[in-house]
Amino acid sequence: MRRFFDPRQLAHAPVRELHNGDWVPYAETPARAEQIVAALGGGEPARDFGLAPIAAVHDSAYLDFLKGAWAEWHAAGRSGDAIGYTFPVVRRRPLDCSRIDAKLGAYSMDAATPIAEGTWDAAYWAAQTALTGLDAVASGDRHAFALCRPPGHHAGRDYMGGYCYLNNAAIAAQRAAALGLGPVAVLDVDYHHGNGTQDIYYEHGDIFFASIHADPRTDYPFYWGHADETGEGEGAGSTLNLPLPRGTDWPAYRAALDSALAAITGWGAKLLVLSFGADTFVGDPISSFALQTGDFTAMGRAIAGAGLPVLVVMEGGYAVGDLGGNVAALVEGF
Ligand code: OKP
Ligand code: ZN
Repeated sequence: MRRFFDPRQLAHAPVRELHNGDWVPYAETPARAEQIVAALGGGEPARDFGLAPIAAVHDSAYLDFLKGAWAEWHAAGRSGDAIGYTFPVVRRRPLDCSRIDAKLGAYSMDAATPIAEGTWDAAYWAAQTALTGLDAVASGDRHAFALCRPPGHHAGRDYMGGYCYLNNAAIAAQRAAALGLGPVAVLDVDYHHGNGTQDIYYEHGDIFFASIHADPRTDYPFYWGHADETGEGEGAGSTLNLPLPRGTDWPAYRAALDSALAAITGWGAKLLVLSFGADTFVGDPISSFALQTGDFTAMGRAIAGAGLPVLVVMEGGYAVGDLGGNVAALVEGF
């Protein structure tokens, strides 16, 4: 299958993140993408579809904030990466706050998502990479792989979080639906629940969201991804969460994957966007599942076996030395 990667995504390089009470080196590094592109033997660059398909998913005030946040932070006399410290968990509403710290808190769900100098450009080209991959599928390719970075599945309509700024998978899914390629399903197999994608489509009956992830009672993002979240309003029944315990290995994972694929085909999907994270790998430094490299080939084969056109969008995976091999194994399965 064709692979897409745009080197402008490498411009995003935050220095550190808050992890269990300490500042540690940022885990979502440019080296991740470099390892994957090396293992895949290159990638075609993104085409530019402009802001419209991004604005079809994200709030315009949020996009303005993202574009300008790093410059505002520096204009306020700060150095390094921009990061918030006060979060409006109670009665969040649009307020016209001018101070950069207020905006950083209002538009983020955690303190794990700093804005660096190159963040906007990289996130923009990650979204364009997903759209370019979708264009290949729309033009008749059965499967396409979009090497997106920074990842996207924790980002909602108007917030960033979990190393994510623009929701690449949601942007591609929205575009696919607009092109009449639906009904569209998003299947999220990253170790972490894709709360942003779920939130964006929670009340939409036309896009199905299924996620297999670590039980949020023990793992980030904690507050979403529980099995009783199934959608609301017109989206009632179009969200499926399959949380699994820490230590899950391939046989147990495979059973959940089969149920998710059966739900997706049973719902009538005609196109699948796969949010793929390789952080289910046994050696991942921030995750606790037990998949082996060869299991990703079985995963790719099982997903291809559902018989739908598939756009694969890269999400997480932090065992950098094994990451290229794990992604290549998935691609091999397709
Ligand atoms: C992004 B993706 C502790 C801080 C919170 C955020 C994890 C984001 C995962 N290091 N960690 O789903 O792979
Ligand atoms: Zn993850």
